[in-house]
Amino acid sequence: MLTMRTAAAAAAATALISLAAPAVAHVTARPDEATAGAYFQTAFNVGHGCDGSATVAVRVKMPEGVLSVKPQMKPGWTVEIKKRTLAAPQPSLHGKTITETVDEISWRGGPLPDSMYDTFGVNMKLPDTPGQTLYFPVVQECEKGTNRWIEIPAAGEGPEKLHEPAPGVRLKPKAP
Ligand SMILES: [Cu+2]
Repeated sequence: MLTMRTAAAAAAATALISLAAPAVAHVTARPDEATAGAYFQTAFNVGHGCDGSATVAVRVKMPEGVLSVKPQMKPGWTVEIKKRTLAAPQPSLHGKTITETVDEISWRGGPLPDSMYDTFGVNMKLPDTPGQTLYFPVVQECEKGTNRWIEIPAAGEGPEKLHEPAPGVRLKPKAP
């Protein structure tokens, strides 16, 4: 029988485990911190399959405000890029006007066995909104089953309570 004290200790241990879990499990962005407004390269780390089944596709949705997106080319994987029209056209570095941006990237291939990990890189230009955390919902398709890493924490909450959190990238202010 659980006393109040052991229940609290168990809850604390669970909290610690869930805080530590994203480092070894789930799908996470590494690095997960960047300077707002900067060009940034990260990679989505796929640490396991779907309940033991090998991964055959990784689909990443790009959040609002992210521009100049380029996925990493990966041998053994076919890359598909879906675009969306921007609400407001943006000037580009080269004096042109950008009217669309990448909406979703899919890598299909592998299969990536559950016993191994892989990383799926993306280059992008970040919005100039320091203090914001950008979330990149990821759908992981496996030979059997699908993991939807699409949960976004409520304002003021961390991702540790979520079952399948979306990878996040925190935007820091520019150094003065
Ligand atoms: Cu996991």
